[in-house]
Amino acid sequence: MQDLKTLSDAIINGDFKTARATTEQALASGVGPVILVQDYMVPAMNEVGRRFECNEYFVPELLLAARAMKSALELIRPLLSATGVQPVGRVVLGTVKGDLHDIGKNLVASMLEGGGYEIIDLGVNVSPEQFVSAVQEKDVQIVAMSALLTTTMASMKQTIEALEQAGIRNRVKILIGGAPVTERYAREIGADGYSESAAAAASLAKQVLNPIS
Ligand code: B12
Repeated sequence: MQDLKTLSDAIINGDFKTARATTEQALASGVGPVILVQDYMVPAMNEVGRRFECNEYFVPELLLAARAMKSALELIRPLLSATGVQPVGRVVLGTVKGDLHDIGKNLVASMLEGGGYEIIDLGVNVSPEQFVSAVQEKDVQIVAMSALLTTTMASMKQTIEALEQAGIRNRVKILIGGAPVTERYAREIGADGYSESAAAAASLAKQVLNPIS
């Protein structure tokens, strides 16, 4: 089997063909999808972020890396999602207003689907009003928000305030995540849960819905 460093390198170098081919081979030879994501793909994106931070990479390189990550994830997502299971809860999910990063959000969606949750994905750049309407219109138990920019984290707080103003805050549990988000910030803005990884999202959802079990 190929060295899986090839997968990390392909993402870092924005080579989507190699990223996809290596993922295909790794899955065919029995490597678990979660291992591929956690041990190779997410660290590769972190390295891309590091290079961007020290001006070795610029937005075009970020876009190429994101395309490589997404093309590999296309193969992995269906494997993370359960099929034919009765939903254990409904989650409305989105990347908050002003923020276009969706790779982490999409992974969270897959992991929650894998945990048996039905996902209503509002996409990116989702305003507090859109979250409020979704909760008013659908029977959802969880609102999950993702933010990757320090400047857009504030929109999580604004969304919680908008839910409070609409009188529906207590109808749902609120989960937040994304690279700059912390447990402390979650507590500060009154969210019900935070996790630093998508892998923990399903158990976190279960925990906030059934705190004693
Ligand atoms: C790829 C990328 C982009 C791509 C996004 C493509 C896409 N479709 O998503 C593009 C090129 C569009 C982009 C644009 C920008 N980006 Co950018 N980007 C990144 C990069 C390199 C990787 C992000 C990523 O996909 N990571 C991989 C995923 C899997 O990780 P994740 O998103 O963190 O998600 C995980 C967890 O956080 C968690 N999680 C995420 N959401 C949720 C939600 C819940 C409920 C839970 C429980 C868990 C959870 O689970 C996930 C899996 O474990 C990061 C660097 C980094 N290390 O984060 C910079 C980064 C986020 N970007 C940054 C910047 C500055 C920008 C731009 C402003 C650049 C510019 N000058 O234009 C723009 C902003 C555009 C906008 N309005 O959103 C900065 C942010 C700095 C800051 N402090 O705010 C970073 C940190 C880079 C850096 N080191 O400087 N970017």
